[in-house]
Amino acid sequence: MGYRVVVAGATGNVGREMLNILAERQFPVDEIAVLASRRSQGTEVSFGDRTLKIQDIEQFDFTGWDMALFAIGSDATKKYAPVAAKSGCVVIDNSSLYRYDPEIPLIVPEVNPEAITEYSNKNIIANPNCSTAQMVVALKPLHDRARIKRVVVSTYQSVSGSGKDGMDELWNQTKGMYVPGQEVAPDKFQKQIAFNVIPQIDVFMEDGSTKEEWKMVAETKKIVDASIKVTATCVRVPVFVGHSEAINIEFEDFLDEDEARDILREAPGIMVVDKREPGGYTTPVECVGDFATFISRIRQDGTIENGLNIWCVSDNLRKGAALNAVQIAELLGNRVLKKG
Ligand code: 11C
Repeated sequence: MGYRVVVAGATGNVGREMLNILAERQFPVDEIAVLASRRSQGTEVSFGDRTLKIQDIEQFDFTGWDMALFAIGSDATKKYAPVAAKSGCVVIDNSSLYRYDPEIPLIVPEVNPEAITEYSNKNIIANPNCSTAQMVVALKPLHDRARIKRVVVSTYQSVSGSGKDGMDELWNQTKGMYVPGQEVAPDKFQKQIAFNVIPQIDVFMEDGSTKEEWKMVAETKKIVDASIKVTATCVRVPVFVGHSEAINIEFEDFLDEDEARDILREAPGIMVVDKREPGGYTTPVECVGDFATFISRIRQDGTIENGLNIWCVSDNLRKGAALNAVQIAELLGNRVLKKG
């Protein structure tokens, strides 16, 4: 026996990846419903070798469905997640709406799977921000060995993090650079993204940081350990898919770079590619479509007492969103609902 599964936001970047990954990982699905707003009615999406018709989320009755993977943004989530949860359908939500609610678990299965039991507080589980998810997968095994005091992270985030419109803007703006009269002005992004980098993701906070930077701090504390200090600079780069991060870590105890490499090699969800030769590291185009978080450039930072630098790359639509949501669904199935 399998599960009755709903994917809400099934026409978007993340929703489509959720369907692909449910099929790829052979999640035990008895029945599946794909939802979106009324304007997507008539649209069809693929699930394995099947084609599914989009249903109107407004009209959908969640009663009798086991779990719903939501990728519909905070405003729509606010409206529909409580409806689904009250009907007994467990919501796994990719938006930021519930992440910081102390009653709602925020889960990366490789890091804090034990938090799954808190799902029953509100029948809702939150999925983290993409840049946080890949970073905490790398931090957790190192923290368990040498206790992390402080993290300084700089991100290089692809445009798919901002949705299909962001991808279209990079594509059209890049083409437009070569065709007189077809230049494309910034719209989704604050400045030109083609052949440029933009040190702003999401809105500014009062202290001068951006919301994306704030999320990395708050979410790392909630998922890994509240005692870890994090400071982040988040930057949008002209890459379609795959977020990269340069992470500097300060530990309480000394951790040798070779031991760190061995620990990361053994850690769940991680692939170490770290040859000290030209090209002996992973770049975002190489991680697209993969499940792993790739770690390279592991090296001691001799400027502080117990310091380490790593380079961390992952498919932001997968580990950063859809894959993590499906892993949460697997955890919920295996540890709690136990039907599959
Ligand atoms: C980006 N990290 O790259 C964002 C996208 O809180 O789930 C995901 C926003 C979120 O633009």
